[in-house]
Amino acid sequence: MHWHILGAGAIGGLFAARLGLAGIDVSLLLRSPQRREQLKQQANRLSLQDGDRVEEVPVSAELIDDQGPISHLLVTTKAYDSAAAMESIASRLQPGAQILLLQNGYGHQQQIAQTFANWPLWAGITTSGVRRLAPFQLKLAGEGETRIGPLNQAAALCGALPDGWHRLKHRVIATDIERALWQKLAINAAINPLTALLDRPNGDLLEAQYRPQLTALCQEIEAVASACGQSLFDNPLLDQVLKIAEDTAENRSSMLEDFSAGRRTEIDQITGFICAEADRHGLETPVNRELLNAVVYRQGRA
Ligand code: KPL
Repeated sequence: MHWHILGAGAIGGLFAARLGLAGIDVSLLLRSPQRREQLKQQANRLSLQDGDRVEEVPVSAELIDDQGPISHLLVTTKAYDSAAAMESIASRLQPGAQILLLQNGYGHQQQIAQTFANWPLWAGITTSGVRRLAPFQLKLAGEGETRIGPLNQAAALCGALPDGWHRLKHRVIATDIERALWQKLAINAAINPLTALLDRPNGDLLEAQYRPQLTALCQEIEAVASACGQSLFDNPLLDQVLKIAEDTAENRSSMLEDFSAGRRTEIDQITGFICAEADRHGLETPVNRELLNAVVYRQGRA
């Protein structure tokens, strides 16, 4: 078994390290020879800092344009990039290759499921928080948990988890993926735009000054989920959001990291999706709409 990882950012690196630590061969699919050179300079090792402990995990690297076959593919690109990134390596996928999409946002998974209907396809979500300290050097900011479930029949026939994932040492739970994707979407819609606009780590959302906005935001998201026939959590979304903010207190959300690095954010696949579903169901979501507009404006796309 050999997993290739498409999207070697913070989450891709974290799971490359976790798979490697479970004794599974891993190759990062890199976009440029420069990136491969950076990895070489680190003796082809990913460094993962967890508190005082630092794990050095050997990984190999290939360029996306290389031609070798791929039997197991983990996709951790940004949501808006995933369809194009998948197309770019499609010719390398072996028949029956297992594909796992582990990304924020909602909607792109179903699009990929249509295009890659002949391959076993799983989707997953993770609440693990991780920061990139330098190229291929990561710092864990919250252990979190990872939930995975089959997106199509071909995957369901292979098993609840793709090959090797039951061997990972951190929590990987087989799940009803549709509900899990909505749950993660709801958490990201509550935490990511606010932390990005405030330029504050997740834990700062626990401060009383943000409670009214966070409460209203969560209520809107719950109303949209319910209109779409989704029940989110057994307790209120706000409680879950506060728990994740506490568990990943030091973490800067992925949207804040994107902002800081001048990258495009996943706002369209997160808050944009919530607002579009609200419109479809005739619901008002003023707090989400305001955050969407503010993030889009800050991205320079308004
Ligand atoms: O998924 C995340 C993200 O930053 O995108 C959370 C869970 C909010 C952790 O930061």
